[in-house]
Formats: sequence, structure tokens, C-alpha cells
Amino acid sequence: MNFSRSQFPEGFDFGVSTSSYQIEGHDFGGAGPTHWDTFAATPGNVVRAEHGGRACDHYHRYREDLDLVAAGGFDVYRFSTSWARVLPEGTGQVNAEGLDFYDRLVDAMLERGLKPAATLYHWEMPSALADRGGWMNRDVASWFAEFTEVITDRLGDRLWSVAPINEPWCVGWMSHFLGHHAPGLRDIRATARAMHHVLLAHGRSIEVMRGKGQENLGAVFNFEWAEPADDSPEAARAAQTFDGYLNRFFVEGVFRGRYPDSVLEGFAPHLPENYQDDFPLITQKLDWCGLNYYTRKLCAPTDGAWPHQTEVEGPLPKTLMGWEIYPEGLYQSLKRLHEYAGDIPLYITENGLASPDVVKDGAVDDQPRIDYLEAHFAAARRAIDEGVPLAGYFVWSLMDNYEWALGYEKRFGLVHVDFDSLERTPKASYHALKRALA
Ligand code: IFM
Repeated sequence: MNFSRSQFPEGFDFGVSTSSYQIEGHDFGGAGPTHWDTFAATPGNVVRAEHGGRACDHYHRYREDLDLVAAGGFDVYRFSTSWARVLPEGTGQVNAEGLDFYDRLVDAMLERGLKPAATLYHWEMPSALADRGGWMNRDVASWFAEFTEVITDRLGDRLWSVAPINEPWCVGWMSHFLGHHAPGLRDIRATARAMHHVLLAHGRSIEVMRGKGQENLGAVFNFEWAEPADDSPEAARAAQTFDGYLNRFFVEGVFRGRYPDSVLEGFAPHLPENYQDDFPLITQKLDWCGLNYYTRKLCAPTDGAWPHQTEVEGPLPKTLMGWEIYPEGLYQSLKRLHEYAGDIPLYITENGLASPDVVKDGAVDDQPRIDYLEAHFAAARRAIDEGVPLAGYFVWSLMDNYEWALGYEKRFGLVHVDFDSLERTPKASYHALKRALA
């Protein structure tokens, strides 16, 4: 790998990211049902109706998995806490076994010299709360505040950083407008409300943690770099609209206390009444901001209802997800995020690629992942050289896992997982990174 730790500033943190439902095995340890269990059980939603019931069995194998993180030379382990594992009904009675699991997990990170970077919500809403409207219900902010409190009280003294919610766009738009993720809705009013309530819940969660003296609080946004599909003014407008509802809605909300006009064009009749009154809570100070970046999108106009826009296939080489490989978009996104976030440290909290990796003679040759990471490291270095306060880079993902509606075949891991035997095999990219970080 044409990269080494020394090319990055002193103290720069390298890490790997995972999330609870994608790796733990939700059937274990008394976790309550979530909207992902029922979404996956509904024909047509998920490839082969696969679900996170066993996943990578990280619930039982976390020591072995954290050994791999530490042996790889990483500094940070980014993980998430499952709401339904801790509060099976979403509020009220705590599942002691679930909370104990995270307690042991955090201790196991510290024992290995890893910094625990927690995300409180990475997409599995407890069914009891989904039944009450989930993200569409304004009360989600107080339900989430209760969950935040339970986690902070038990783990807060040992967490290095905390972000309330992973990728608000996926929680809002992808799940309520495109219907690709649970709860699988396709409704603009539901989307507008969910997107606002995600930010409201973010704000309440930050408020709760600050109140308890918790430090190093941030937010994690996913950006896709938007470009027009051709030179026409219509395509430029389509790219602006896409950029508005995917990228700018959340950073404008959190850092500027407003929503972009290009999004209000579609959302205004559907946002909750007096939604502007929530901005003081939403815009609370953050200590850092995370960017999840994978690809760009080429945007073209369409007829019909707002957003009058679609994405078209681009000409660049693609990952197994069908996503174009576009490191320039990482550089641009970092510059953009810096404009919004000011001088607080930025982290690339996710970046990586899916490929059809197979174990052959005990090894996995995933050269495309090495190339992808190298190119994105270079883009990150370019942003740093131009003054972006980037402080860390976490690869998605430690190991192959449940890629949501796409099931288990999209392998994002530095470590291969055999989903029958559950055997872990570090890939060539893992070994290359280990050498580079040594
Ligand atoms: O697997 C997901 C993760 O849950 C959130 N960010 C993008 C990854 C790859 O699609």
C-alpha cells in the first residue's frame, strides 16, 4: 500500500467502523424486536429476506473481533448501541443483559488500547416505538433522550466520543421517501417529518449528554457529491436539489439553523407546524463532525412531482454496490463540511468499498479495496494540506456484515466472514493497512 501513518499529522486517528444490527446477532441476549426484523420478514424488501438475527455473531465473538482491531494497529473502534437491546420496548424497562454486553464491550476496547467511539442509533428502531409512528412522531425526541440517558449513565465515563444518530439522510429520506430501508415508506409528508424529528432527537440527545458532563460529542452525516449529468441548466438544478435534500438539509439545520430553500420547495407544506422553533435545540455546539463518504451521483431532471430529479449511471469504475469510485468527491465533501462546521475537528467516520471477496488457500486478495483506500487517503491528505482540520479516518468496515436490504453478499470488510462457519479471515487490505499503520 502506497501510504503510511507518517503521511498524516501527528495524533491522527485511524479506525474501523461497524454497527450493532449489522454484526451482533439481534436474536441473542434478550433484545426486543425492531422495525428491521419485520421489514426483512416482509417479502420483497430484503434480498433473500436475510436479517440480522445471527449476523456475524459478534455478540459472542467480540473479543476475537476486537483483537483483530488492535492487532491491525487501529486507534479507534466505532460501534453502535442497539436501542432495542438496551430498552426492548424502546422506553421503560432496561434489559440488564443488553446493557451489560455494551459494558463488557467498552471495557474490552479499553483493555486493548482502543478508543471507544459510540453511535447511539444506527437504524434499528424498537418495534414498540415504530408502532407509535417512529421517526414520524415528535415524541421520538423524548424517547431517544431516555435511551441516551441510560447509555450515558452506564458507559459515559469510558466513551471517547459519542454521536447520537448515524446518517440522518438514510433514517429520513431513504427509509420514508425511497422506501429502501425500514419502515419502507414512500411518502413525502412522512419524510419531511422524519427528517426534522431526526434532527430534533439529535438536539435532545446532545442536550442530555452535555447536561451530564459527557465530552467529545459530534454528529455523523453521509454526503454524496452531486454533479449534473450534462451541461444543461435543468441538470444543474437537479444536482442542486439532490445536494439540498441529501447533503445540505442536515448541515444547514445543525450549523445554520435553517433548511435549504430547494428542499422547502417540496417540504414546506409537510414539516411540523412551527418547526423553526426547534432550531435552538438542533444547533447546539458540537465538538467534532463526522463524514461518511462513498461515491458521487450524476443528477438529471424528470417530469412529475418534486423533487423533479433522478440519478443516472455514470461512466467511472464502480464497486459491487454499483457506486462510482470518485475520491475527488471526498476531497470536495471535506471542504464543504469544513465550511459549515468551522474549526472543529472533522473525522471520516466511514469510507470503503464492497467487493465479491472469496477465501482462496486461506487468503483473500482484495486489491480493489487497497486501491480504493489509497486513492481516498490521498484525497483526505489533499484536504488536510489545504487546511481542513481532519483528525481521523475510519474504514467501513471491520468485517463483512449485513448490508441491510442487500443482505450478506455485499462484502465491505477488511476481514472476511464466512456466514456459515462464522470464521474470520483477514483480507489483503487488512494486512496492507496493518503494515502501513505500524
Ligand atoms: O453499511 C452501511 C452502513 O450501515 C451505513 N453507511 C453506509 C454503509 C455501506 O452501505
